[in-house]
Amino acid sequence: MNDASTHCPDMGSAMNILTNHPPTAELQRLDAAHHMHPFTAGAELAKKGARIITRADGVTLTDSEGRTFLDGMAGLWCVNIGYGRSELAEAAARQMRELPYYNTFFQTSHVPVIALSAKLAELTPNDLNHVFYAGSGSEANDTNIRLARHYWSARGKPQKKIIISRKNAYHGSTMGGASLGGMQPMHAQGGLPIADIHHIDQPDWYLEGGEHSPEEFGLERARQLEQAIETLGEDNIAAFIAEPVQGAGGVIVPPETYWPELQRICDAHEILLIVDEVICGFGRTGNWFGTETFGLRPDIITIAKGLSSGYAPIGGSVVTDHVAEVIDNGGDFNHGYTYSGHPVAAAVALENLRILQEEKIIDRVRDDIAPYLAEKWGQLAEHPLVGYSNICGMMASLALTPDKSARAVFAAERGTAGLICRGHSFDSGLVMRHVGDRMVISPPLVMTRPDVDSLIERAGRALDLTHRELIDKGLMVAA
Ligand code: PXG
Repeated sequence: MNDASTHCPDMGSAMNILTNHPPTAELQRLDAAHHMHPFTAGAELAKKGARIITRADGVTLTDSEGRTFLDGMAGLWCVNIGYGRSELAEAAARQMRELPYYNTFFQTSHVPVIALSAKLAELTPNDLNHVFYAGSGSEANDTNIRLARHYWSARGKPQKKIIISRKNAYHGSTMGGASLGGMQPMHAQGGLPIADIHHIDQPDWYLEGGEHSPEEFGLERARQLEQAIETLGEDNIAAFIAEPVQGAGGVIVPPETYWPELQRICDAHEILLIVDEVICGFGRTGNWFGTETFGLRPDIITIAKGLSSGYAPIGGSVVTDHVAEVIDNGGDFNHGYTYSGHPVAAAVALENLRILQEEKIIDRVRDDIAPYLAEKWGQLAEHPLVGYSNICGMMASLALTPDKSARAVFAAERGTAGLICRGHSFDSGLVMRHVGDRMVISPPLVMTRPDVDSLIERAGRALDLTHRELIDKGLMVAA
């Protein structure tokens, strides 16, 4: 389109606008005119103007007005090693000069993808030794649908197609990923889920546990898988998929009884277990993979995000020796992406893994910084506005409540209190996300103890301000 009024005067040179960008208002105008944001009501954002992040270092973001924020979300659950690691920039530049792109389709390969695959085989648990690459977690989960169904076809059981997932799970935004996910507002747009995806209930004890103890509730929710297998028929089921800890669902750490029972059910039945490690992988839970934290034996894991610490888009499916053998002997697997195993993304991921490993970042999470965060985060649960806190490694949530004694939810529309708290959090210099009326964090793994202190102090201030605003607006009312 040629409407000159919406064009930036410096658009002639891409470098110009990046290195010497126009003032915030002009950037916001261009953003509103030409950029469609994910999970956003565009017209509302256009009125307010987007917050424009211009740079970041360590655990701190800077916006176009020079304000700084402690990044309590590691970008979008992904910048595990923190911002500003020039080694990754150098790895990308080196690889761009050497071989910026080549595909892995027609019996070709390249050095970065080979090196990364061997490294992942070493780092992932058990015999998860074979990687199929994607550009993102969503794409990788689409791959998983096709892998799981093709696996059973190759074993002579093409009718085993159904994949069981959970309500309030998040597995991505592609048609396949969003179908696996159990987010009702996503399903409502575009006729999802696709065929042969079935959802059981989630293990959210705080909101759904009723009078059950967490232990009873965990067993009850896990056993829904067994009931679904009985109802749908084992001969029709390809796989069960779940995150070790639901991230985007609100950092829901399941009761201790939940995963052992699910693993028992998967072992007792002929179905594949797909563990979505997109958030939990690469140190988030205090081990390399959530699979280790919860003692799981998956057939396939999904990886993305922390694989490159978000410095380059890359995801993948890692499968066991057995699954790979069946797929490899099943003829052509008619699936792949232009950017499967992209050399620059692979080189960046490899460098990220080197840093995580050599700097013992995950050991430090497990032995020092996650326990420290847990201690401090637990103190926030004392706040009058907080009904419950959840934490696993470096991911945590607080459930806001109008009545601490009763696990009560607000009478106001779900998410009202959460949104207010997110605003106060930003204003207090902390990026904290809200999922409904839960506040969640997932900070960079490289946080220091003073960073944690600062996060807690700012989160506490946001809670105080939110509490005051909710009282003033008459919103401290239980449903
Ligand atoms: N699986 C899980 C468990 C995820 O958290 C995906 C798959 C999809 O990955 P990609 O790379 O395609 O986005 C995710 C992504 C949020 C939020 O608001 C969470 C995600 C993505 C965007 C927003 O919490 N997780």
